[in-house]
Amino acid sequence: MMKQQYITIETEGAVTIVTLAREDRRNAISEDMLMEIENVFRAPPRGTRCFVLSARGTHFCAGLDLREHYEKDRSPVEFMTMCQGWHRTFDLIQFSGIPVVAALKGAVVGGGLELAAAAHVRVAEESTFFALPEGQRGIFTGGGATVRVARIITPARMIDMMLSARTYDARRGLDLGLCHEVVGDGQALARAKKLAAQIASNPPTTNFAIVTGISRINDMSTTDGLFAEGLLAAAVQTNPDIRERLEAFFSKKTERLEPGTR
Ligand code: 1HE
Repeated sequence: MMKQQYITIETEGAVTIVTLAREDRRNAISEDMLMEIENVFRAPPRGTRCFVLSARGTHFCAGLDLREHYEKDRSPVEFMTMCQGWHRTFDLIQFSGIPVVAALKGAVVGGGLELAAAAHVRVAEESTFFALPEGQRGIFTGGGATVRVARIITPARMIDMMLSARTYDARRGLDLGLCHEVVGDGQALARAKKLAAQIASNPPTTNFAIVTGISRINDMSTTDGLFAEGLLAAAVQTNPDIRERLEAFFSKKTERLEPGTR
C-alpha cells in the first residue's frame, strides 16, 4: 500500500484501489489532496485495468475544503484556476480509458458528488445521501456538476437541488441514476472490488471504448455519433482477443447471462 498525505493507493491484481483518507475533515478536498488524486489518475500504477474509488470514515466526501477556501480568501482568478484543476482531475477520472467504480457512503455532497459523477459505476451504501449545498453556502459548483450531474439527473432537477439544498437518499439516488446499486452499510467496498475484478477481466480496448466513447459520442450530432460509433466498434471488434471470447461462447464455456443477476 502506498500512503500519501490524503489518499492511499493499493493494488489487488489488476484493480487499483484509491482511498480518500482525510476522514477527520470528512474527506473534504483541499488543493493538495486534489493534486494527489490527479497524480494517480494521470499515471495509473502499471497493469491497472480498473479502479475502485473509496473513502475512509463514514462519509465519502464533503466536497470542497471550505476551511481552506475561507482561509485562502481566493480571488476570482484564483478560484477559476482552482476549478480548472478540478475539471482536469475529474476529466482524467472519466476519460483516461480505465473504468472507475466508486464505493459511496454517507455524504456525497457538493464536490464529493462531482467526484462521484466522474466515476463510471457507483455503488452506494444505505447511509449515502446526495446533495449540492452550494446555494446554501453562497457558492457555485466548480468541479463539473453543471455538466456531469445535470446530464445524469437533468438540468431542471439540478437547479432545484442547488436552490433548495434538497438531499436524496441512496434509494432515491438509485431511481435518479446518481448511483447504480444500493448495498447494506459496510458493504460498498467489497461489492465495488468484486465489480472491478469482473470489469478488469473485459478486454482493455473494450473498456476503453465504453468509458470514453459513450460520453464523447453524446456530445456529437447524430451523424457524427453514428460514424464515431462505427469506427470505435471496428477498432474493438477486430481485436484478436474477441475471437477467443466468441469461441468460448460457442463452445458454451462462458457463463450465460441470467435475468436478475449482477
Ligand atoms: C469540513 C468540511 C468541508 C466537514 N470543508 N471542513 N460541502 C458542504 O457544504 C458540506 C459540509 N459538511 C457537512 O455538511 C458535514 O460536515 C457532513 C454532513 C459532511 C458530515 O457531518 P458530521 O456531523 O459527520 O461532521 P462535522 O462535525 O460537520 O465535520 C467534522 C469536521 O470536518 C469538522 O471540523 P472540526 O474541526 O469541527 O472537527 C468540519 O468543519 C470538517 N468539515 N466538511 C472543510 N467541506 C469545486 S467547487 C465545489 C463546491 C463544494 O463542494 S460546496 C459543498 C461543500
